[in-house]
Amino acid sequence: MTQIVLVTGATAGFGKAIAERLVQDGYRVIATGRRRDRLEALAGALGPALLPLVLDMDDSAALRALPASLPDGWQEVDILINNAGLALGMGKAQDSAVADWRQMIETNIAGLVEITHALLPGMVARDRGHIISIGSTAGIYPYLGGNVYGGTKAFVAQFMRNLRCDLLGTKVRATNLEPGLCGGSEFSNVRLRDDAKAAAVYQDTHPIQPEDIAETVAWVLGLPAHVNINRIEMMPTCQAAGGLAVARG
Ligand code: NDP
Ligand code: 8X3
Repeated sequence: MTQIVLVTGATAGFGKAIAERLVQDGYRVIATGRRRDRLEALAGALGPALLPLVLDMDDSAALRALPASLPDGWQEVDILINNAGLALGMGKAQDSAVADWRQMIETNIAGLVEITHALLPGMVARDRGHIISIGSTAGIYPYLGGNVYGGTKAFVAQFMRNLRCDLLGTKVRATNLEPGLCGGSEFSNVRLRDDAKAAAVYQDTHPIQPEDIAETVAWVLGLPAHVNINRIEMMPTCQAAGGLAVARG
């Protein structure tokens, strides 16, 4: 039976690459995001195996109504890819806008847990399923300006670990994928609100690409049903942790 995957944030970056890869691999994919034109373009390119669905991760009512609102033949979602998310700002906590903090918490935490809450009972009842969340190395390693963004990804990491406990005894799998520096997406454009500054983030580097993330997701999903990858931390070869900082004087 062809498995149904729901990918959040499929209008750009990782989510788009994951949707493309999984359709190519024979899955049926529900591609979600706010930008309808991008979703329709994806559907035009990938054909009937892709269902475009406008869904705002900040719309709690839409997330709660999601399972029942899916069209016939698309309601039994086997796999949820919790990818939609964002960082806003790189300033120190004391210089940050609280509205940016609230937005990150709303999308990266509240939206992620609400869609998981909406789709998980069906997976448990059918005793099959897989939830993959896109966390970040920012949830593990602190850095200057990472404040609330890193905090949201630390939440995701612990939420996914805790899901494993609750799902023990079922055949539903849960995985947190934690990438470091990645290019080829709109992440830094959104975060820095400045395309030139966003381009400078990747200057003279060879970052992970959306296709690398899609390849990893495809591998995790393709493992035998008795194997659960709990977490994967991945960085480009050109990145490593920078050590602790000391203020002198
Ligand atoms: P992009 O900015 O390219 O893509 C983000 C996606 O999230 C878009 O499709 C966007 O769709 C969607 N999205 C954002 N807010 C909402 C919302 N309120 N409702 C619905 N969809 C939303 O970024 P990436 O592909 O790089 O990022 C994907 C995930 O990977 C994020 O969770 C990010 O935190 C994480 N990540 C990114 C890294 C990187 O360096 N790029 C590294 C580690 C993790 P739309 O605007 O159409 O709604
Ligand atoms: C994105 C990676 O290092 O910009 O999650 O926070 S980082």
